[in-house]
Amino acid sequence: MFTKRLFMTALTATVILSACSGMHHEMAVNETGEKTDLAVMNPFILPPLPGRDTALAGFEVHNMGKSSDRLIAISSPISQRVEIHTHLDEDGVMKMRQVKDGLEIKAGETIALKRGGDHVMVFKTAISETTATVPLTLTFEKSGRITVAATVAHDGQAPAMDHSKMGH
Ligand SMILES: [Cu+2]
Repeated sequence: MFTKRLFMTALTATVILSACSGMHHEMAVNETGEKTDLAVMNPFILPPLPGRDTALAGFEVHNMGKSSDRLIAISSPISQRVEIHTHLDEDGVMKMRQVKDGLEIKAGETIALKRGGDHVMVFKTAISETTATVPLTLTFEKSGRITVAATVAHDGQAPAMDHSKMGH
């Protein structure tokens, strides 16, 4: 009986995980030590291209809660100016614009900040070749501030876009 119950518990856990697209999810803890309903996954940062000083960062946020939340700001000790950007089609030309009112994450949904879509711009910065991770602090309307370690994609192989062609 005990064994069977353990098995059922394990089974339930598996089902929950696969419901979240099979990725590893760990609910993030915010700066006041509260466990949130959010998981922040695959945080990365692309160092500036040679001769430039703007980095691009991204991550996914999964909302396991029953109500929506909103990503309203991002900060990092490596820059005074970090912005959330989106792409807009203006008369057939794709342009980047800052998102000023944040990004909503509905209950049960995942948002992705990455190349070619919504993304994070880190201005006037530099990342040394020996730096493995960079702290990013994500501020959410309900969940508060969550800090993650973004992996520095020194090989440029993160889900990246070419900034030199994006007007930065
Ligand atoms: Cu941008």
